[in-house]
Amino acid sequence: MAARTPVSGGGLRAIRYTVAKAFEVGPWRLWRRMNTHNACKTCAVGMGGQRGGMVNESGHFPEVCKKSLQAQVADMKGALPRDFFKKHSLAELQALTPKAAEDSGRLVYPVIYRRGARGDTFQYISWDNAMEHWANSLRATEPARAAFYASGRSSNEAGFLLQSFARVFGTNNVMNCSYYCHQASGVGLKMAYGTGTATLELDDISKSDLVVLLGANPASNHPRLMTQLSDLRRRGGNVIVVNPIRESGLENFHVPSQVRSLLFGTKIATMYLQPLAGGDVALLVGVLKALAERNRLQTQYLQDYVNGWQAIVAEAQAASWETIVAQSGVTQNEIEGMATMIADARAVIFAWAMGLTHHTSGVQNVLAVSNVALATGNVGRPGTGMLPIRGHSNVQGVGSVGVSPALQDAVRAALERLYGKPMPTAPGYDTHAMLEAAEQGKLDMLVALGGNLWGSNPDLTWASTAMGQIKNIVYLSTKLNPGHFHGLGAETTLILPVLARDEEPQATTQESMFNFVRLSDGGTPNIKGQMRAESAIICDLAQRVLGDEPVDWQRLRDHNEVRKLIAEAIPGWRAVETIGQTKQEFTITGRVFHTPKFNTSDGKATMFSTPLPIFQEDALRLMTLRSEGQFNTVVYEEHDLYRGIPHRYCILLAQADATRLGVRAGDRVTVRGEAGSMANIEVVVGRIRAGNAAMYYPEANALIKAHIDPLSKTPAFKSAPIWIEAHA
Ligand SMILES: Nc1nc2c(c(=O)[nH]1)N[C@H]1C(S)=C(S)[C@@H](COP(=O)(O)OP(=O)(O)OC[C@H]3O[C@@H](n4cnc5c(=O)[nH]c(N)nc54)[C@H](O)[C@@H]3O)O[C@H]1N2
Ligand SMILES: Nc1nc2c(c(=O)[nH]1)N[C@H]1C(S)=C(S)[C@@H](COP(=O)(O)OP(=O)(O)OC[C@H]3O[C@@H](n4cnc5c(=O)[nH]c(N)nc54)[C@H](O)[C@@H]3O)O[C@H]1N2
Ligand SMILES: [Mo]
Repeated sequence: MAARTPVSGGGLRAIRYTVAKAFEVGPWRLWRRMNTHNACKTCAVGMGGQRGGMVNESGHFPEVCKKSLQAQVADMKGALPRDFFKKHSLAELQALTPKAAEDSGRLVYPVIYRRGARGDTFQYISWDNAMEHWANSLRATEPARAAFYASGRSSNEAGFLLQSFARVFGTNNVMNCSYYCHQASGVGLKMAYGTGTATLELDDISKSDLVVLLGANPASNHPRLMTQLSDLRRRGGNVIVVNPIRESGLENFHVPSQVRSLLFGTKIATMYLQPLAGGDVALLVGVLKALAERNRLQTQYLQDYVNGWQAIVAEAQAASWETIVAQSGVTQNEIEGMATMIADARAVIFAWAMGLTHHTSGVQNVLAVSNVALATGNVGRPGTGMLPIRGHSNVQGVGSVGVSPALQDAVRAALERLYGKPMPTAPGYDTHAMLEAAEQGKLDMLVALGGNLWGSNPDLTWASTAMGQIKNIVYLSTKLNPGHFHGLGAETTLILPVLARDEEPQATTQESMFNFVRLSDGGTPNIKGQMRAESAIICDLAQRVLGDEPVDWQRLRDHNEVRKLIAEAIPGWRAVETIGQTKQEFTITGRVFHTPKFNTSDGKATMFSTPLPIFQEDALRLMTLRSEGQFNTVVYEEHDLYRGIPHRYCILLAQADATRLGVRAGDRVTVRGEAGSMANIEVVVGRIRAGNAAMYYPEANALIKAHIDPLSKTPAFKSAPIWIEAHA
């Protein structure tokens, strides 16, 4: 079918949806839950905590979004039936769609799958037996053959305990989902500024007069950021959107908490450029060239605060417009228009998400953005800066507290002091390297604190095979997802049910993408069951494996004790020590730059050369995306409201490509990728730049092989070569 007339984002539909959701679990119960002092569970814009559930970092109320409701309602709905696994064979479980797995209910009891055992499905296991089995298998595992993965929903306390335990146990094989997400941002920012996170805080957005939004769809994925963009437009500021797809929610958005905007909508994009996927480096080199040609570089700023700028500017000047236009897919005129709007603005913020990081040129993309920001003096001043729009609600925190294979020297030294023992020195695996090691039979134990590692991977067949070589896999999860049934260990797979953050008996902390640390009060379980706190499970494991060595792990069940260690070990986190008592939420020190003095040895930022990436010519470039109705691999709704796409087994093509390929809207085709094919995919013709195609993640992971960014190790989920094979 043709894409239905796209609707603008937000608005009454969102509100209608909210009301319908509320009745699934009872409006009063939901309202009370949404108002507790807990950080929002969905994206990392950050909300809630001590100011109350619907208040943002600047104290604005009410901040509501469909996503937080979806996530909250999902945790409050029924429990997984007692006889669920008795009724379903493994084959049946493997056939569940992501939505069916999610809808089957909250995990409320531990289960184990033993390969080759009778019954061929998961069986109930008591907590004590589950923990004993886990501890025994870990004791029999060489440290280098164990790996620990964390998604970004867990608390800082659980994350810190997990990585501490892993390192005391003897391995640096500690990683989080950011290797499939914003790692390129961390690496690029660190190279340019010496710190790997946003250079600004939330309030800076209200001081800017231009936001450049590249490769991000906040209308669906960070709805609360839309309030900021809408406010910016109402103040007379501008938004430049750079995106191969015309996202209707970025053209016009109805902010639910602003009456006028709710009714009439707010125009968001002032300028909308549609490059080729992966064309951003070329586009940004073009912007730099146009700035130089027009004498709009901030040369004084560059001289005072930036290293290496002359060579980079010279390179941009030497690039030909012909190449820039061909590689970016954007006209010279549009590129010059973008450069002028940036140069004319008083204070510019550059924000981006997966459209920039999910490429083999992920780090180059971030550096190319940074070059333009520095060339125009837009970092290190109020209202300006670099803003990676983070994914999971605590992915930044989990990384900050050390759930990553490489530790800063200071953190390593602090851990050695705190635990009185040398930390392992052998380099740990990043996420993809860990799966490669698994494939080669180098791992015996994988612990996954949340997430869906299997479904997040490129090439799902490969992911099943690789994970199938690991002897024992242990998942700590709130809900079922297909990863539990496909990412099975060679011998055993344990699934342990955990409490969500608003159910935890103790307070926990989370870090937003603006470097702000929140305190969540916790609460009581939404449903009856045997779920346990993540931190308690890790301490129990540590105690069983290591006894009282080198610390009393039982004492660390107390989050105040864990926070004392975080305060000692993690730079900028001193204030976390007493947050349990003072409830004083805080901005991490040393991260936000309101003067152009950066975290580098000479205090200066650096510009880097960004070579243009090379793409396969005969293929369409596939971007794998999120729909309006999903959170990562968790699918809440089959249709995609804002893009007007009816279901998840569709491919979005430009009219020009459809014509060239001889297919029409509504046709069913087979899509072939480097890892596999998907048949019976419906063609949708819509507002996407010719040469590109879009399909939904995680389903489309069946198609794509991992081309890895050499600098950040991130798979190219947004520029995978595909071919339309035949009519199904
Ligand atoms: N509701 C909801 N919220 C979420 C999530 C969710 O799944 N659902 N996931 C969370 C997580 S973990 C993350 S990381 C974020 C993800 O947030 P986003 O990065 O916004 O999510 P994606 O759907 O991956 O889409 C990226 C956007 O980039 C564009 N794009 C793709 N390739 C390119 C390119 O080469 N260049 C440019 N300029 N643009 C490109 C796409 O058209 C799309 O609009 O959202 C977080 N928030
Ligand atoms: N093709 C393609 N692949 C991609 C992407 C893409 O755009 N395209 N995006 C990538 C990105 S940006 C990311 S971040 C990864 C996502 O990678 P992950 O973070 O690994 O995956 P999620 O789907 O977010 O994990 C969802 C599961 O987390 C569990 N969970 C939820 N809340 C909690 C909690 O509070 N505690 C615990 N212990 N468990 C919980 C539930 O069991 C739920 O099913 O996928 C990556 N993969
Ligand atoms: Mo992400």
